[in-house]
Amino acid sequence: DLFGGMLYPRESESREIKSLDGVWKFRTAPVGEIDSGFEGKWVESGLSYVGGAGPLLDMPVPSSFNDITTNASLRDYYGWAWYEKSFFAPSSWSKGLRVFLRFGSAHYFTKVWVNGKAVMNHTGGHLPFEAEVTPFLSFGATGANILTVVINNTLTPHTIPQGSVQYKYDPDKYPPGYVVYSYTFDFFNYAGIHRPVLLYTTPRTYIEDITINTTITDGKAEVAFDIGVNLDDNSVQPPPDCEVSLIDGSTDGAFLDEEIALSRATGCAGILNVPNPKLWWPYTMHPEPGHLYTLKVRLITEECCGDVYRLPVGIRTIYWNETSFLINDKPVYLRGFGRHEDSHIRGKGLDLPLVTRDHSLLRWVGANSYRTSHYPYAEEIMDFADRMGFLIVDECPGVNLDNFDDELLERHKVVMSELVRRDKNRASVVMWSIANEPRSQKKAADAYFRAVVNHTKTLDPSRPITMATAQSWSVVEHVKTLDTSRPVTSAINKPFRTDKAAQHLDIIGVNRYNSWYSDTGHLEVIQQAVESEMTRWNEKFNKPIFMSEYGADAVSGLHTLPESVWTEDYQVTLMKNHFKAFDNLRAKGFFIGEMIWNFADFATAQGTTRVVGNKKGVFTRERQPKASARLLRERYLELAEKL
Ligand code: BDP
Repeated sequence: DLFGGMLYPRESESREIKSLDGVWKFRTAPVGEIDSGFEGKWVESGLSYVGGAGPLLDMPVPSSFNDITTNASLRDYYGWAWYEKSFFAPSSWSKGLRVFLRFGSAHYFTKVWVNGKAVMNHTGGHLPFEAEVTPFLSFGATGANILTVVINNTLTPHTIPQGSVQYKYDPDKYPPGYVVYSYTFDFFNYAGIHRPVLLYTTPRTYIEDITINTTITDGKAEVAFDIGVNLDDNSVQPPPDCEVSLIDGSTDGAFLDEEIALSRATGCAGILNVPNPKLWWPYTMHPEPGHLYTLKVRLITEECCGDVYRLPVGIRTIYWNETSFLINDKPVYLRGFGRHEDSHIRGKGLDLPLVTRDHSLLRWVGANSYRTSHYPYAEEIMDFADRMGFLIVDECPGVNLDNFDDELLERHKVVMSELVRRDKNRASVVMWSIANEPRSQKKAADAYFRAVVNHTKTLDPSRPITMATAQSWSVVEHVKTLDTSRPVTSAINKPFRTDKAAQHLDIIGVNRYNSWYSDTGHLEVIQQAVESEMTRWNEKFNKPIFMSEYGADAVSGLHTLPESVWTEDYQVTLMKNHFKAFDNLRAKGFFIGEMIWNFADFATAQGTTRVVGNKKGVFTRERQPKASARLLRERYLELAEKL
């Protein structure tokens, strides 16, 4: 069970926010330094403790640490990395308030101390964590506070995602104790404090969680709400009631006047009626996509200042059946991308200019959706999606999972709980993706993914569950139905292994690299291969199918005629041939979308199949268009007109 609702910190008349972002002190631990005993040294003496560690560096927060310096050993560093920051807590915070310390995310394992006292641990990147730190703080003139953070980016078979440490024993080649850290997923394992670090205050009795659900019947909307209140332990007052109102417009800009509330209620759980709702529509399905309301919650206390929290709310419905996926009862065709949080220098650190540029490009190209491949994206990114009307397939960090055991399953469930807790109220989130390309041909994948799906359904029955699979239906089975008289040879069996996870999903995403990883250079096979494979998926499982990845690497500026692999020309023709298949599939009624891999070029581990990273972007890593971006724009805008 998770504590609290992890509501995104929003300032209000009862809540104050102080950012701790900036340039922090940073130092890697001495090689081989292990978990035991380091707290004394590092926390008590601060980062001035040397003990053979790396140099004391300036490190921006938020950012990945890997690409900040010119040092290859920091780029490729694995182990404990220390951060330190001092700050003042205003004396006005010393009475009657709670102060929380919140990290938007840090990768992978994190421990946090305030003034030498351990305040929290968190496992896993890409999701927020927080703790109340009121008792640990020095307020006002009593002095500055020291915040010490250590993170460890080592991935193991029981982290999500997984990685491994390989011990290299060959004495002819390696020095004694030589180890290599590796992982199979195809993006750089950036590490650091990746998202904002904040202090925020609440009254002692505060709004800890809000859950909303919107329904629409006969043109009238109902917004059901359920509010969790955390009480002041020392208070003798009765638990407060909640005053809830719905105001048209989002919390952006000037705060909205509650005089204009459309609907009000008293009580911490209930329903608000909205007679003529402006619905939340995806981009291009309405002249005003992404319409938001504000749910204002106020605790009614006997003292002056009950806690106030304003939650952006989009009114929309989600429905799916065996063939379609519908928003507000209208079938939707996804035109989108797989993406990454990735950029020069900052790695996976949140960068608002980049995020804003990305969403401006998404609009320019006519997309209506993206998958948060292969991990939850920053809440600031999700805010863009809510406001602009992008449909989000919200993916957990379960990328390339292998070796399914109980320990991994428990971790996976916690990750899903944290993800749903964070994103449950977002209008943009329309599907949960529980994994990307797991080794789901394995026997253990059946029970494993059934358990992950069941767990996610108990957290949120309102959204469909999907996954991006790269396994397939069994060709053997299919060939047998065509001809029962002859045995099927293993040659046919080989390239396709039977997936054991898709049966548990509501909607199936398929990743397939025709004419890239298979039939390399043979652009002519694409149309038939895509049409028949997607059709078989649907025939076998009777569920809506979308192509969650397809694509080709293209080094920007590289051209050949006729087209050959790695050129912009090849990427363009590969896409055109996929479009022919997609149009025919769309006509069959079960094919609900296409998401090209990838929005932009991105960093990966070094390897012989990558040219300074993965080049499957239709935009470069600098966010400039390749020829493919202009082609995609033509198609997506045409689809937007038609559908
Ligand atoms: C798929 C993965 C994705 C990779 C892509 C590729 O889902 O993360 O980047 O292939 O190889 O298998 O480009």
